[in-house]
Amino acid sequence: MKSISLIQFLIEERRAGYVNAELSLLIEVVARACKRIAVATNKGALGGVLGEAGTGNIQGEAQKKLDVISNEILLEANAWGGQLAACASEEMEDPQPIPDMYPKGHHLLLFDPLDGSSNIDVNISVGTIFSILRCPDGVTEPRAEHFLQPGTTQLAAGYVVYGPATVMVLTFGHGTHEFTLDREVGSFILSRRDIRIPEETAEFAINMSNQRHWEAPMQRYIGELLAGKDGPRAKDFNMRWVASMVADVHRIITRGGVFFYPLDAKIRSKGGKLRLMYEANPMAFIVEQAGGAATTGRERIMGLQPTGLHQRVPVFLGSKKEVEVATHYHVEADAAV
Ligand code: AFP
Repeated sequence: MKSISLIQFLIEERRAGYVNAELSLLIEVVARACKRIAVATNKGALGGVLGEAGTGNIQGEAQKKLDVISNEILLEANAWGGQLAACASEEMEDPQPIPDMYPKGHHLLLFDPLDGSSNIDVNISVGTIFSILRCPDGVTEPRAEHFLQPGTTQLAAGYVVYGPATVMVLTFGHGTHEFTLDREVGSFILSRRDIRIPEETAEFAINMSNQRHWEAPMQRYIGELLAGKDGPRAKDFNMRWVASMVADVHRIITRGGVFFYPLDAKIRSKGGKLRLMYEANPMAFIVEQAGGAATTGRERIMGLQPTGLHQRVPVFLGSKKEVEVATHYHVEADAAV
């Protein structure tokens, strides 16, 4: 089979009218930055990049050295290319403007530079997640409010998982596609086109240690899965939890399954654990484009009107039928109150 590089794929997408030249170039720049992050993560202890940076991000979470390095790589790579009006990151309170010395473009880039970073020191997969929006017309100095667009307006979304292989998964709203990094050649090569997530599954991912803090409909739903063949679902379910969203979502993209980070009593005041703008929305776009579903347990994630750059939301995503059952239990419980 003839291999198709990311660049060839982007040219095809341009010819099909799915992306314009600026967006296509922006994806190339992000991919190049992610190759550099892959090199840094692959070096491990030998690169002197493991451990704490000794700083906290704006969410009060301890930053790893690689969080800071990955953020800098993405900012630096994207500053001068001319495709962006501004960037926003998990690691920075406010959006980063494009320096005056560089030309500005029409896009806004949001990213979580290194998701799952608490897994780095134990050599478990981590990843980068990104979302691309159009900068509103007439806005030359984008502020946080200009990023607050619903997930349905995303022009592109993707993630890169730095695992045994470095893999990028990408959507422009015309299917979800996977590219594997050929390290010798230095190119991302198309490895799966038009990925489909099976509608049904017997595998779920959730942090079970939070069980006692969950809401009643979540307790009910997971309780039924755990009851297996003898329970109301009449089927045995398997459980997996990597605690790296990119790795958990990549498993679902590959063999199906459902991922949950529900609301619980510990995080209720924050609105959830995962961030809407650079985790939930891009993952929801990728999963929906692969035939899956993504909700907060109550409504479609991509339909939410964001209220803050670092807003958190509950996340239910993956195989459609299971997301529907878990969401139905929550909606039904709310209606009964
Ligand atoms: P870190 O980037 O701080 O490791 O958080 C990772 C994450 O946001 C997401 O990737 C995981 O699914 C989730 O947190 C794991 O959360 P728990 O530690 O509560 O299981």
